[in-house]
Amino acid sequence: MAFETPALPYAYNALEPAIDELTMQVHHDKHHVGYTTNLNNAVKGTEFENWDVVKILQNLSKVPESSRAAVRNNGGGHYNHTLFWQMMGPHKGGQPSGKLLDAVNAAFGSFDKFKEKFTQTATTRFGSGWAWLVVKKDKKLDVYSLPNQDNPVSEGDTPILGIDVWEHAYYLKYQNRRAEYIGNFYNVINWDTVAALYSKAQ
Ligand code: MN3
Repeated sequence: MAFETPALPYAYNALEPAIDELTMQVHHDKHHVGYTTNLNNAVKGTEFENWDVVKILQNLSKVPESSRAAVRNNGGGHYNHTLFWQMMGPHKGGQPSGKLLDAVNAAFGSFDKFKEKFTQTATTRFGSGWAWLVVKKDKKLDVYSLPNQDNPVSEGDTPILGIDVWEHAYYLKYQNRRAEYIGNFYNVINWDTVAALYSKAQ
């Protein structure tokens, strides 16, 4: 069973004005589809074809060296974007509540302090990569960034929120103004998804 790019759970223009329609179209239909296609090509005819993508990313050392970089980059690209579309939504934003808010307060001091750290982490990622909010093995929350399409599951952590800071995620609308893109991302975060991922990680 080949990996498939999931359909966007909302219209291409649904995240306007934070993320523009053309960026969403190119990002989903070209970039994500590209990662999925390349992942399928990289695992074709191997046992990894039938593995869950998370299991693959957790066991990259088992992938033959000849295809490991392709599997890491495109498997990560496929999984990261699958998460990313669900982590956003139209008319979202705001802040978390309940147990997730308690965990944010415990780890960072307050929601505003979390935002400060997440923003700083995403802004200062040099080159291409992502900033992540993760649940660590000890169940505590942490924020860090990873380069390229690396995903926290390869570090043994569970990602519950991520922002793509590759230029393809914002350049058409924001050009070099990455900080502005990151600031507007908070208006489209789907905290219901983040809360569901958090509770699944407990
Ligand atoms: Mn991307």
